Amino acid sequence: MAPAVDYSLYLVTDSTPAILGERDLVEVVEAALEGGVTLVQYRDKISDTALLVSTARKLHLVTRKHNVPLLINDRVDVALAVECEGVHIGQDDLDLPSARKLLGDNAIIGVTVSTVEEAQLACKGGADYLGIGTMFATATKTNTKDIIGTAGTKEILRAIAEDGKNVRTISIGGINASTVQRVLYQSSDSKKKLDGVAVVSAIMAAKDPARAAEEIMNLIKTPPPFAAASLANTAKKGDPRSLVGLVPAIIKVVTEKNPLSHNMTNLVVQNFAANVALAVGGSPIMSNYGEEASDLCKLGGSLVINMGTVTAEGLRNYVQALKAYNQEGAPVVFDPVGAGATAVRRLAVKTLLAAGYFDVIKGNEGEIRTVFGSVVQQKGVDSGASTLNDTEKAALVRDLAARERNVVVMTGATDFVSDGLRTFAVSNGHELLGRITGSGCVLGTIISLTLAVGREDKLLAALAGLLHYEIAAEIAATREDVKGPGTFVPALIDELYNIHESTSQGDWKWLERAR
Ligand code: 3NM
Ligand code: MG
Repeated sequence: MAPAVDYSLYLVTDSTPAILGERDLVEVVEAALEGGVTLVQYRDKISDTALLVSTARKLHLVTRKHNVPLLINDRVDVALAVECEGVHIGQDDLDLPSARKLLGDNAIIGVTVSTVEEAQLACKGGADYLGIGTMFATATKTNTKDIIGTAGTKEILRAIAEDGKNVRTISIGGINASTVQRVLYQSSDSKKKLDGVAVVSAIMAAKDPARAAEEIMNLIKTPPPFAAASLANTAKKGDPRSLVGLVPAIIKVVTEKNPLSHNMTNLVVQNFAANVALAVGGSPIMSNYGEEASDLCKLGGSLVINMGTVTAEGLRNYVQALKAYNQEGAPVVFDPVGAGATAVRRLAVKTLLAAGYFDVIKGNEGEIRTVFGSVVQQKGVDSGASTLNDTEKAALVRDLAARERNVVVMTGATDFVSDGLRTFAVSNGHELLGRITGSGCVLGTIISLTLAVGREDKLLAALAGLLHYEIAAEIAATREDVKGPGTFVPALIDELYNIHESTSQGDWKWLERAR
């Protein structure tokens, strides 16, 4: 039996000038230990064996002082020579059974895995832990096999939940203070969670490795801002009716708080979206300049990223803004407009999903299918049927929400909304919404406002925005003065306004139309 090990913050060393610079490896590791790393791997792909052994000995002295295990990357012989606690082996290194035979049952042996098959094999072979990666593209190791992200990591965790019950798991690749909370939150499956993260450059290359380690450790111990609320709601599966009953309260708070809706949106709908935000009691700002987000994210509102007219520069701006809102703990809505239409857009979806957390993803069937399939190759509902039936749509929305641990809204004749646990179908709305431009986009703006005031239950916030919008559309479309798409637009804005006004005065008869 290997000794109990704390995997929460695993330091992997790097002796290359790009990361270590002129500093002394042992001193940097000692600082990181003072900052709270719980496990150290000596990883050195260049030094000769004699130097490896002497450096490992020095490292072992400092890790022992901190009561932290020392593992050696790849080199079982070095681990044996210095009598440290174990090794980490990659897929191209010595095989697991041989390493175990050489090191014995008490050694800690970890294995790098990128696929379900590799993970299952390592579990069967008796690995103590799996280093699952690569999480994000990283300059530290460019010859990695696969960038698997949080979705791929979760797939592995799910697959080994049964036969890998006792194996510990960590994630590696591009993990730093700005990504660590999301990595832990989005990767973990309900049946199997990550035990920790492995970090190279964010600690080894830091000016102050002790502080860097301490900061990451504090983030590991704290749930991310977008999680605290939704965690409280995971238990209550709720029936739709009781949730609809809470909708007026959300709409009233939008009126009272007049929250900011920061739209990074396409050229076509800027004016329409701003008018709609005003009509429902919000305060719109249309700003596509990422640099402004660091100020705007502090104003208590939320961000909409609508990639309807994406450009290379636009994408960089979205990423900058997304990171700013995530860091501030303010909500973000993603509208992946035309997600599957071009290679550029498919890449934009991938880039954005890797760059940060979205509280809500809203799109039509094609867009949601693209978002679902963009990260890992999917089986099942996304197998290529030209359109999905309602059962398949509900399952897709639920699976995407569960994978991203957020809320997904799929619009269509029937809309589907899910947080991965609770999935609702809404059949309000009107055919005229399909005859005007930006009708989907402005829904994203409305949801950003309900989300800004109702993030404790993102599903409720999304539902409130959706019902407000689609019932207003129904009322507008059936007005006598509406003759077609042209007259529909101003009537829609009026009815959005009327619902917001009457609800704030305690009259929510309109909600009886909810279906
Ligand atoms: N192994 P940083 S990624 C050593 O995917 C290593 O197996 C990886 O460095 C894998 O924390 C990686 O600086 C480097 O991104 C991680
Ligand atoms: Mg290796």
